[in-house]
Amino acid sequence: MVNKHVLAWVKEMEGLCKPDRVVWCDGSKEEKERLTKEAFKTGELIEFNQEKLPGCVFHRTAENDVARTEHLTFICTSKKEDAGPTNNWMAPVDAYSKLSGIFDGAMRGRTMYVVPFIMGAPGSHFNKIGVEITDSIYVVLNMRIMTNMGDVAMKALGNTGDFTKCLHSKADLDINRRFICHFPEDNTIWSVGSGYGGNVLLGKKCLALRIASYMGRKEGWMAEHMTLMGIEKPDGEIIYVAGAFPSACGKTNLAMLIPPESMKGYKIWTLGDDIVWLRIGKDGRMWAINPETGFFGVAPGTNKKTNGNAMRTISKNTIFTNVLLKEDRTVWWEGLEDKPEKGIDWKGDQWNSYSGKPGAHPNSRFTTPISQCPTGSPETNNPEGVPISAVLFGGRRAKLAPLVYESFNWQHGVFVAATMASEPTAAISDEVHEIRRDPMAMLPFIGYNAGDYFKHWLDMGKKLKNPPKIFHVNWFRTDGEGKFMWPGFGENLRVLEWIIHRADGGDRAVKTPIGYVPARGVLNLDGVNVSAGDMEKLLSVDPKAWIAEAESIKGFFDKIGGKLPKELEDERKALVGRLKE
Ligand code: GTP
Ligand code: SPV
Ligand code: MN
Repeated sequence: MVNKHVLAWVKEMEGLCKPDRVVWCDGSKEEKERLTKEAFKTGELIEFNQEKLPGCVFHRTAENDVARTEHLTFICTSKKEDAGPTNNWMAPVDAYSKLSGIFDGAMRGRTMYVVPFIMGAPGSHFNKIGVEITDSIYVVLNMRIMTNMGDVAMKALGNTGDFTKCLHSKADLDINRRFICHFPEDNTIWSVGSGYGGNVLLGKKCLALRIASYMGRKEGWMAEHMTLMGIEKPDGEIIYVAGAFPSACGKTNLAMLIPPESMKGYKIWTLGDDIVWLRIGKDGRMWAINPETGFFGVAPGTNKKTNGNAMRTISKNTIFTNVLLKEDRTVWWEGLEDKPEKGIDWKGDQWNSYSGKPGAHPNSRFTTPISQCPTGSPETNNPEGVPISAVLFGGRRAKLAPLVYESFNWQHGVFVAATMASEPTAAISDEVHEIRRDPMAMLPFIGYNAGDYFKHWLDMGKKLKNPPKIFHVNWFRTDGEGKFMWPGFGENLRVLEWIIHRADGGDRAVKTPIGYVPARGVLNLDGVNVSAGDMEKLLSVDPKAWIAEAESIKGFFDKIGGKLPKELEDERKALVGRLKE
């Protein structure tokens, strides 16, 4: 028997979108095979060489629809102030009325799929349930990898009406009629006019970050844009670490890190690469789960050397989006080994290696199950999650920010996180070229007023008896020639080793005005190719440049306005004071 709340809502949306037929998805293997075949027929999906890439398929999005469109993303609360200064806002009545006009009849001639899904492990009391209505098979098949989808979700929902209503239609993929609207007061998401991941896999950024962050504030937990990993030390102890980096800044790579030769006793356990839900445990520590079951990862730059684990994970049952199709019907992107001479590029045009054009879109992606990851943690499905010892924040900063520094305490850590900044990447399609403040790597994902969000972070700290330590990292410092000074990837474990040593109360640090940095000589640099001069630069703090940074932070705080917690401005002033000493 179908849940009457879901049924009533689906009927209503059917009346609006007017599809030819409605299909309720059960999440079965047969369903996956049937939908895949159907999508091959229409060209929505292309089949890869099944001997070389079993179970893998290929999808091209529209050319104007290759990344999240933040300028078309809205938080629709009754009061504008509740969306705050960092979000686009529309009044709910206006948004419903505007989008209804676009949804009206948008599914004529199409099938409407009803996709129930759970964010979180089945049976966990941390779960949130959603139902996504969509006219895209690509969305259904992605949701099947990224969430616990189908009958399992309907069962978890039971007879209640406690689910997020997620409505999606590609409509005509017209960017002028594209909107991603969140109605946190109604537990509802409406997305229209796009077929790109973050805009349309509504369990992901829309539910598990924007709506969930809003719920988390009310219910006393947090939804964050974080990677989640366990670091097993040579003595066998596993330390869990979460890391917030903006889009395309290294979360997937960190979660799947392979220890360098000289650090053989270490092992990394992967739990998640994009979203973490954090709660306070009975023990006063912070506990984390990854609500997703798959990775929607950046393809370019991924190869056997940078991320061998990802390469193994995506060798089967993977959906590739906007990559290059090789002549043998396998896949290629910039940065992958074995560059082909020719192929068909992400737009569907003939491509050759001399053309100077990218073969894959810079934001091309793979969708792949966590269960296939060779370093997948046995704790991934633990409904209680894992206890967090350290939280990392970091972006792409060619200058200024050292390789790593540790905050003095929780409040200072929240200041460090709230003021982090990063250079633009291909994951956003807006025309941003400058470095931007991206608080907690959540700028595009905070579902309410950013000032209240900072306050929530401060309040959570007060409730934690044993808060995790907060660190800032930067793998992306460049030298005068624009080359990365730090080798990154697997070598980042050298920094993590210091971090978990510090989280465990160890010394080996020196105090600077911005926080603690590793004492000279304590980072394990065995077998790593960084000059002494570069290492010195990577760990140094330039007071003059930091005073300018503190000035720029002032400008950002002014934008946050009246809801900025006083503690953060206090921290800013204290930083300036220490810098001037
Ligand atoms: P989203 O999925 O967009 O949220 O991104 P993400 O944070 O998971 O980013 P990801 O790990 O996919 O990295 C994006 C890009 O950064 C890829 O091209 C990587 O090759 C590159 N990258 C990751 N880690 C490092 C690093 O330590 N150093 C350098 N130089 N590049 C890195
Ligand atoms: C990001 O942009 O941060 C992503 C990809 O993780 S998307 O799901 O498209 O938002
Ligand atoms: Mn992300």
